[in-house]
Amino acid sequence: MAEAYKNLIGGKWLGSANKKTIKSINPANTDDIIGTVPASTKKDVDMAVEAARKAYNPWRLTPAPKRGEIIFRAAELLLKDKATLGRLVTREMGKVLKEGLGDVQEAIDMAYYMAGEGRRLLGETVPSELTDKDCKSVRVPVGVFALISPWNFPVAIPAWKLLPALVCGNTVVFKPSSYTPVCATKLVETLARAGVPDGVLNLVHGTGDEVGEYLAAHHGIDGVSFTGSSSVGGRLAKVCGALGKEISCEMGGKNPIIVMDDANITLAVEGAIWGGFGTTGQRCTAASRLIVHEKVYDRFLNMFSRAAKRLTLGPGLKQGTDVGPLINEAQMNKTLLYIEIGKKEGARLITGGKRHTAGECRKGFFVLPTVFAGVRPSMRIAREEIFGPVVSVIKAKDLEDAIRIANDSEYGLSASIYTRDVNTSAVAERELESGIVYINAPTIGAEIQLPFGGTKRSGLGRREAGGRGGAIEMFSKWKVIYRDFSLKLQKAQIEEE
Ligand code: UN1
Repeated sequence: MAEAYKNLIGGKWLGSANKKTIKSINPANTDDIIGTVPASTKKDVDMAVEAARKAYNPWRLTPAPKRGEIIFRAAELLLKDKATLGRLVTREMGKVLKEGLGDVQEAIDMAYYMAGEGRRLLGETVPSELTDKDCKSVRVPVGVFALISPWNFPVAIPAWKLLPALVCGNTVVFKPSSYTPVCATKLVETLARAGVPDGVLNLVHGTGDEVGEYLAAHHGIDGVSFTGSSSVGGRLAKVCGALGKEISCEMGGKNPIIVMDDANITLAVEGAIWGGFGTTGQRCTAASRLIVHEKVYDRFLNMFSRAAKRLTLGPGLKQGTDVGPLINEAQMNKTLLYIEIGKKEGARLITGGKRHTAGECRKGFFVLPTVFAGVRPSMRIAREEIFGPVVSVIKAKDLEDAIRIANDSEYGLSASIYTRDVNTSAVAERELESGIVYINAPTIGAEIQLPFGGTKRSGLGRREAGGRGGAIEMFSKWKVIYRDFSLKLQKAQIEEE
């Protein structure tokens, strides 16, 4: 019997109001059921929001360093459980074990970082234009947050949202993806064990349609942080904007790597393989477009496709696997559909291009690493996010042409250039329209101590993660305080007669 996991509402682990459940399935082997979680209803959401509202005042008034200490304990617990949790990430989401462990490491990094924020949460003190008066700005929490997270980073992305939200003094209702609910439950259990008080962190399982959108629009919710598709994000932003809620969305990408004629080609190939096929292409930062200078195009394509062919497909828990399965049948079918679209559009299929069902892959959602060459920027495979192991190689005439192709996208999350020329890299750094630019590294692998997010359809509202302009901005608001101790009425901007 698969273990039955629960919602956490007001400190109690509960089933859903209608007793229905959702199964979490290993995408590498559909016989392996990881557990079940409640298929929650609107009533469960109502209860969770109420619990979060009730817990808000005491949590808001808990000194921030104390909130940070709880997060620090969570970091220590996550570090202790890293091996177990990393394996669970791989089993539930499919990414190879090294990446499963990396997923947990990203959460650990974020936990240590945000624990420190408890003693920082900096504001400003500035002089007043009047005598015996002081001015300062302080950060205050937003209120109750709805946190809606995806399946591709089942521990890291929830941690990006939960930890800064909590350290800033918000209470939360967390709705993780229904494809990776057990990882989310384990993270919540860890935070509860670390000392997050009852009601401060509530967990409600279920699908976006049933509970996610209802939660985001709930009158008891003050702010929403969402990571997922651009279509859902766009819809949530409209609804939440109209209701006057804070909203931040991290969404899709069509991230380019530019390979210049002076690049170290071996390094660029290695980077493009990791950026394109790491996590089976299921990162919003995945490198799905390789824009290659015409002088090195043939050489690069040849080396890149040979490297792609050498990748070993298989279950992520098996040693030696480079590329795991897609998360579910729908994602697999979407990937296969785009492969057909690419062929019909006249792109040249160099390798891959089909489902893989041999040996240990027979019970999972595997698609071979796929390379299309001769891709024109106008083709759908060069424009639309596939979220699978499909990479389009596009030829460019020069730097200007490459940057124009890179920017000709409705997305703008991450972009990269391989060059050995400092001037070329400076121009690319300035001109690439994306939230993140890498030089001589692929488009994936952002570190947590800097803001994470994109422009155009990739991001909306505040950025995630650390650094100035990161998640602390999302999860707090400014309050400005003027204190007059002159004991007389002083008027700013007004000249005395
Ligand atoms: C995502 O793809 O949804 O920068 C997040 C990276 C990771 C996070 C990716 N640190 O690739």
